[in-house]
Amino acid sequence: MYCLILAIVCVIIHSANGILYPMESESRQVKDLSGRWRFRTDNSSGRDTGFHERWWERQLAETGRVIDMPVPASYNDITQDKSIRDFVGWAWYETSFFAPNAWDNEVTNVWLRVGSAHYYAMVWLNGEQVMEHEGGHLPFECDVTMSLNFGATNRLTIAVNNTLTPNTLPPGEINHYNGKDEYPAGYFTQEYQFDFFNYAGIHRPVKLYTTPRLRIGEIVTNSDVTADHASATVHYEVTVTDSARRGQEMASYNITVVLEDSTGAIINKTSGGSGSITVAQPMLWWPVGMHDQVGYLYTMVVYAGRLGVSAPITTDVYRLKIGIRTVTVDQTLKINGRPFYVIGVGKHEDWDVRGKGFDWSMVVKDFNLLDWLGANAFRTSHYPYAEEIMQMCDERGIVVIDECPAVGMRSANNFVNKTLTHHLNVIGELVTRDRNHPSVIMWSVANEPSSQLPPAAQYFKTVLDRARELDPTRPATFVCNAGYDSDLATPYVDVVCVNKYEGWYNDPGHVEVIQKRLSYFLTQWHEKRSKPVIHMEWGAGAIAGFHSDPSLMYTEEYLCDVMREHFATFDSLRTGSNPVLAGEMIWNFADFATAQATTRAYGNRKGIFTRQRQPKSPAFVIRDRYRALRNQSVAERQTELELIGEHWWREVRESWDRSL
Ligand code: BDP
Repeated sequence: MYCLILAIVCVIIHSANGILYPMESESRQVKDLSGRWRFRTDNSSGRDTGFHERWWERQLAETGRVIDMPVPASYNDITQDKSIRDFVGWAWYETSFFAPNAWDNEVTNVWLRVGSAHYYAMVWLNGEQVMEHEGGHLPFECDVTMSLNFGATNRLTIAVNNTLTPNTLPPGEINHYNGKDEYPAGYFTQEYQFDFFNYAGIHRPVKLYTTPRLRIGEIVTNSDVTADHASATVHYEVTVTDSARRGQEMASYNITVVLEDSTGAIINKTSGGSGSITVAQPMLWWPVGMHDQVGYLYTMVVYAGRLGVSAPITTDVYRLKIGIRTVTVDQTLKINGRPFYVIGVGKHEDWDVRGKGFDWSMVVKDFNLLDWLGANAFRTSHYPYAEEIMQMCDERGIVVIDECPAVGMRSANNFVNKTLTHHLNVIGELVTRDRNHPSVIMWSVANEPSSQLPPAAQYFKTVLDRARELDPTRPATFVCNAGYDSDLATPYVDVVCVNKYEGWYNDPGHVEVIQKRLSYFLTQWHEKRSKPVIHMEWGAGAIAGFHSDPSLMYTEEYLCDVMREHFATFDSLRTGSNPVLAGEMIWNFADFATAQATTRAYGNRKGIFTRQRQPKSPAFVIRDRYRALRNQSVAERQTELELIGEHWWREVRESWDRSL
């Protein structure tokens, strides 16, 4: 019988808190182990033969038949084998790499870092277990200096288990059919209450990187900006660790922090493990539509070296891109003190063939489509996205609502201490990974939990407080679909974020009631909580190529009609001195894979783009609106600038017009 092996394999879970993205510098080298790995699933009934036979101790090919598997990628859609597509349990990966002799010296440490592996991962290097991690969407790493064969090949084995239980995030359940004679012996299924396919595998790059023994472990930054934007203060804190001295007193070291502008010119510098740098006339970080220069980034160069040792190799150097901006919430959401209206999309990391596997072509294509739409934001629904995506958001001025993988928490057995402990861990990993990104303006700790259940109130108060404790500079929320009269957890959010499908799940086929119902619904939320409201998910299924006039559900025209009704309501609620609405996000950017169900025709078809990223006709309707709103906010800024006698905006205006 299939059983969860997670419970019996017990090694300390390495927390990923605060690990920096692996960047090259004069003191750091990065070696990407992406490519073609060897792979097999453990098809034994308990999925545990790999552990009994200790597959990590020899070549995976000696344990049975292995196949090629790309890393990063989900393994599900790579082969023609249905049993791999729907596999549940332990899947084994292996690769070999060379560790150069040059890394074998007194001053260098080598780190192994997995960008993400879904869901539970165990890692062995040359037969020795070096890591174990729970959670499918965040990086984990460890120091492997002592486990490497320098000047020789090394064998890296990673086992991943995609099993979801009531206490994983997202949660799920294994259903056994024992004693039901109409099912095959030992038959079981993985069930879950969220609406995307539970893709599995090594989803993000696996990297080795070197650092000096005394290294920069963590950098935390944030900034204050004066009301007139004439001056800013960048605060920082640097943590240094010294692996050469584990368990002993740290060597004395010094830290120097230099702030450079985007051309590399030095703005200011200081020293010490924490402090502030003042920037006169700062170039603020602005999102799309709010300024001529969006996504302006400074570079914080951090040097950490042992005192009295001047050889360059012993000084660790890390360059962190930062943006200077503030986020505040009063009656509305503000960036740098100005109201910011979200025009965005809900997304997924979901692509043909590679599933949730990171792929630069797909990522850059998606950013180009966001620009084509004129969108200024997205939510990382429903889990943390790759760090490279966050970096691109910083550069392109795309605002991010950064979400935890807590989706599908529908029953009371999800709101228990075991889940809460894991949830707090995940928030820790997420916030410490992403808090230096200027694009991230809000944390979302969950999507559509059953927040009307009594235990949800204290549960979400605890996780929201934890997010704000780790990062007091950003608002925190969860995305609610409980009723405004039954939800118990939104009193603890800073911005009310709600999902509602008028014309689809509510009054299906009846676009004529959308305006009245939507307006009532959003206004109720606003009155009830007196906080800004973002309509985080709305939309309708539209199968590309399905047409009808008058429009009928599932046609492209129907989604266009649903959109027009929503837009009329949004416009009436987003303006005025106390606007109800702070933003709108259509669900979804593109069609995406889901579990097979009678309500899903080859996945979820609410995308405005197909899964292959071609626009359906509703994409043009959204584009007209988002571009018009973007240009309107640029025009408002121009008027402001004209009043103070600045005319450079004409050029900006021309460039926006050209891009139309
Ligand atoms: C919402 C969920 C989202 C689903 C969407 C839908 O938040 O994950 O994909 O419904 O049904 O409730 O399309």
